[in-house]
Amino acid sequence: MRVQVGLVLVFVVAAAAAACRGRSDERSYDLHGQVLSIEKTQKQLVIKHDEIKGLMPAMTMPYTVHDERLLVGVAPGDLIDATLVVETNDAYLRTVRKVGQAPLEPPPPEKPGPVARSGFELLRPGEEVPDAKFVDQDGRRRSFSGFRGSPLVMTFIYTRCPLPTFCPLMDRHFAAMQKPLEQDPALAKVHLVTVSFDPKTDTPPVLKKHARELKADLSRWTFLTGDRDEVDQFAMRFGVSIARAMNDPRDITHNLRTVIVDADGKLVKTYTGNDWSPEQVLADLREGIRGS
Ligand SMILES: [Cu+2]
Repeated sequence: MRVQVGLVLVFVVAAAAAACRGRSDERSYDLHGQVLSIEKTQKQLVIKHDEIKGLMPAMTMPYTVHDERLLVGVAPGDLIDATLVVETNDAYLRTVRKVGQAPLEPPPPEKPGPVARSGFELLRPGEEVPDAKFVDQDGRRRSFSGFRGSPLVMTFIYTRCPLPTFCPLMDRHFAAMQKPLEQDPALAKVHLVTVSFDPKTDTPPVLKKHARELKADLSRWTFLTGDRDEVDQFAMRFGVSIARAMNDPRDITHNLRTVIVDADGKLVKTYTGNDWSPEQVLADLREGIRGS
């Protein structure tokens, strides 16, 4: 019972925080770029855009609109001027205006890297997660199999991710799970793992600083990075796709996957995108632990 009261309190506090934030923190930016693809049902378009002054370098990223009418008449290949609104916990395009058109660049040819050779296959629930080597926020060598014995909630991010609705949201969700995990004896062994797929920037000291900013309890939350190809290959098994621009490997386009892995190292569940909630993951963890 006490656990439930604690959880309710967390919700109330979170809701109050969301309510008083208001619009005062809203910033808007001019975005100019080319539409590469459109997902009408998800109100999303992938845009390869120029530098957004004061926010991020040129990169290719998915952007959301709240008003789907903005997508009417917009097609892949279109050059657009848009207004990007960034709030503390949200980011979306408020205006989209077609200003021209250009041929789409063909995608770069698949390079026969280690991923292709391994016959990459998506892990299914119940399957054992293959081992991989990492380094943690303290610079220690870690292997994935070293987490055996603890159920894991694991996600994939990079710390420079500029949009509050992507990687930073995963960080906030993990931070929000810390208290409930600590307070529920049934979840005492659950460990949080955040893997960065940008080892070039996210060195152990950067991850350590990031952890501090998130008020991460490092006894229950580990930040990992490692060899870029090994991290990519590991992440891909969960459906994470990471594309780096040829001319600038720091220009990263990625999707989001968060997973539960049981204490035996087997995949339990995968959450796609950014619309899962910490409460949902906690409920799934409880169910999994009760069921096992
Ligand atoms: Cu991101």
